[in-house]
Amino acid sequence: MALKVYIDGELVDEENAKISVFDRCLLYGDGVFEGIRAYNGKIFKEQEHVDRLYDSARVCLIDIPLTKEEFARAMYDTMAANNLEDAYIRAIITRGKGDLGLDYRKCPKPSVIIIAASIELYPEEFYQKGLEVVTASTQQIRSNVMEPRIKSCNYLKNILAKMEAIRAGCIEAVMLNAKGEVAECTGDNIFIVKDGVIKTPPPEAGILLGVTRGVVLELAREAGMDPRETPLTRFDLYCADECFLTGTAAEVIPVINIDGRPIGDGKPGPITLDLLEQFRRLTRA
Ligand code: PXG
Repeated sequence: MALKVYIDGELVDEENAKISVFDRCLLYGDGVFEGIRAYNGKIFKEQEHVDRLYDSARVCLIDIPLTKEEFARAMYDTMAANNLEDAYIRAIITRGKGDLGLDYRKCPKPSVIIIAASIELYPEEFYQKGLEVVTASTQQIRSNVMEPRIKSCNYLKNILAKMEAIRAGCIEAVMLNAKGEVAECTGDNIFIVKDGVIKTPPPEAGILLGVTRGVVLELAREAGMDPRETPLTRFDLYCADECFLTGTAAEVIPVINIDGRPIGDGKPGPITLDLLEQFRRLTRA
């Protein structure tokens, strides 16, 4: 059955889900997006994702023509139209159709696109065995040039870093910031555990403030741990006892090797596995 896609208030068949070649998102990557999961018919961390989407749009002076409540309803409608209980939802707001110039005022109407599809899960073996990752030479952009908290449709640097990962036989790569500190991965945030302490780069390292990152920090706090948001270098990664990544698609995934250095004893660590289990319990509850 053809997927039904939400475009500007209508649910249309996938083959009719089209946007203009004059759409700014195509011409300039001038748009913002979200990747969201639904588990058992419920959108996970709906408020956090919707808030982040609206904040991204606000900074870009894109006026989303729906209230947050209407937007959430549109996501549920799109899921229902596709008979989905568990879904990966991609929401895209483009600045809309304009002329070929940069003047954003010539785009009177932003477009709202919502795609709800079956989630393509990472193979379970990655969760059991853990991932090997590499550091990419492609850096995270400086936040005073391009604010990484805006989830914009400009993902080329992440794709270039992902190419480096794939060419090295991995599926994720670590990106450093201009100071050489660890920032994040191409589509995931990164954590380490050292001497029982959970650490992750702070917002100032130039990262997307991942929703999953926030959930994991919260789970760790609830478990009585005191997770730290602190600058990390590659030295810290290589000498960590454990490492894991967090993201909407990946959830919590162990890392066992970085740039050829085994992490800890080269197996997923106990704190990582515990957080993974807690995350699954929370989402599958
Ligand atoms: N950092 C970056 C750069 C991201 O794009 C995350 C961290 C994790 O954030 P959440 O809120 O999901 O915990 C992301 C996630 C994919 C994919 O297919 C992932 C993302 C964007 C596009 C595709 O894995 N973003």
